Amino acid sequence: MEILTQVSQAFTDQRPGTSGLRKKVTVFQQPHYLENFIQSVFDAIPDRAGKTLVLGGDGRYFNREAIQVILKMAAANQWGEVILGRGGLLSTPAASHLIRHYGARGGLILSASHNPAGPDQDFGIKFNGENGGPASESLTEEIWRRSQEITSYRIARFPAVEIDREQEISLGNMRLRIIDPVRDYADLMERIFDFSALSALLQGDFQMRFDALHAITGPYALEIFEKRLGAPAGTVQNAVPLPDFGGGHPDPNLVYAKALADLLLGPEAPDFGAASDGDGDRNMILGRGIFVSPSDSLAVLSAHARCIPAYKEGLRGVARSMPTSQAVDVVAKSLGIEHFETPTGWKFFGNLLDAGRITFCGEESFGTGSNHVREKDGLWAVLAWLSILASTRKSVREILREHWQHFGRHYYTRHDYEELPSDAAQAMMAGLQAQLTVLPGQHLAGREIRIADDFSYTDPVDGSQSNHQGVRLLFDDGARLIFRLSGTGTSGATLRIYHELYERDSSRLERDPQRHLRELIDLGRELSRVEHLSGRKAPTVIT
Ligand code: VG1
Ligand code: CO
Repeated sequence: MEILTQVSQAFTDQRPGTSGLRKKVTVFQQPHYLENFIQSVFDAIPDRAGKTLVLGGDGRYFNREAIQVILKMAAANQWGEVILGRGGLLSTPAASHLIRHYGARGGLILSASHNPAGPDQDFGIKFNGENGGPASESLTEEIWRRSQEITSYRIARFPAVEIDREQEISLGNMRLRIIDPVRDYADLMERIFDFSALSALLQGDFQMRFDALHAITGPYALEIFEKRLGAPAGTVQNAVPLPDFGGGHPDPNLVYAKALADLLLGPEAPDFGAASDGDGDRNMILGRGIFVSPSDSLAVLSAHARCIPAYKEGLRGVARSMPTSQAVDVVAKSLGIEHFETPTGWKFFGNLLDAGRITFCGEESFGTGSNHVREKDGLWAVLAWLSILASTRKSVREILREHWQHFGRHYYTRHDYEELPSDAAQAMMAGLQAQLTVLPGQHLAGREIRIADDFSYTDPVDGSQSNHQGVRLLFDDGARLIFRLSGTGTSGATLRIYHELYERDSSRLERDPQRHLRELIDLGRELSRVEHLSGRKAPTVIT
């Protein structure tokens, strides 16, 4: 096999963000761009020789081309074996599982997650380590450093590999195993959940819709819900992954999964609805006439964990990202287990999961998961909700009502201002930071600010420190107002403002969050000066 050392020059924009490197497809298509980044990842894994690499993506535009390049580079960079999902497909949670299941050194997941796909849209690459989880901050910084020093990359020459059938072949000294992308993952779900109880639910009067939004979860959901659990045909909608995700935005929220939301909140609603994102790690849960806020979802799952066979002994602890509501903390206190608050991004849960300190974790951005893999897992969350519904025989609405009555309700909403000019967004954050010293003690939005800071995190397992993770205003009554900039976008900047208010009065538990949080929403707009600095009168997405 011929191996070529290709001279190249560094690109200055290859620093990974919240979840890998995300850029426009046209950026990745520049000569040497993809190759430089892959070589930088490989260089950051010096012990890779002879080891196994898992490879796959969410099927978006450029997935297949990137796979061919990565196979040639893996063969030229001493990997012993690549395990590839047939068709180049793997959901993010399935990739995480395969890394762990086959004892791989790591995996490359090709996805820009919930960002739209197509020739003019986004592509992305994430490296996950041997625990199956996203690379730590120190590793992503090392990859970035290498990408800035790169002068050449190594690539083998061989004709395009046929990736659409399961087979094992040799590419020089490297073995390529092309496997069914769904089977191992579906088997894992069958070990975690009680499939006979779930079959009984889904084959009875219970009606469910799952919207795969033309992205990666389609084949997984068909196998699990319709084939293994026997749900009626048509339960899974938009099940075929398309390179442009059907032109949609594969983000499971009330704006981008509108058809599903309209169905569940309309007159003909089934009992249960769910959707996932481009790469299958997020989930949106809806009951008949009711939307479950992701923060509440984590709290409800934690409170009911024992009805799922894999967690019948109870949870070790739980964790949430900082902007996620404190609903799960209240559950943890009542269960007498540890709870942690990490920065945004799944990579911060890895050490806690590996150390056995937590069993469940989640984020307000529709991410929920457990120690079964090291990624958030959309279908896992759907199966967990179905397990609760099967075991309690209650509706989603009843479950939420009872939860709020028992633990109180954390009213919550996130307002996103997408595609702001970067300098305006920077000015908003700088303006907020400049106010941190004067805000404590002030009475605003009808309550007193106790703490105003820029969130820092010290990992309780390895002591590593992460700073500047978002501006927080903590009020004396437990309310919070949080501001941060997204680290996953590819054009301009996105400001996220998170609002939270704790309500224990049992007569005030079923209000409209947008109304109930009005004062905090107005304060967030005022303090960030978003309208003044960008001219935007309203957010683009409200969750
Ligand atoms: C967003 C979410 C964050 C999530 C990340 C990756 O990041 O807020 O909670 O972990 O996306 O999710 P940001 O920096 O844009 O706020 V995914 O489904 O894109 O892998
Ligand atoms: Co995702």
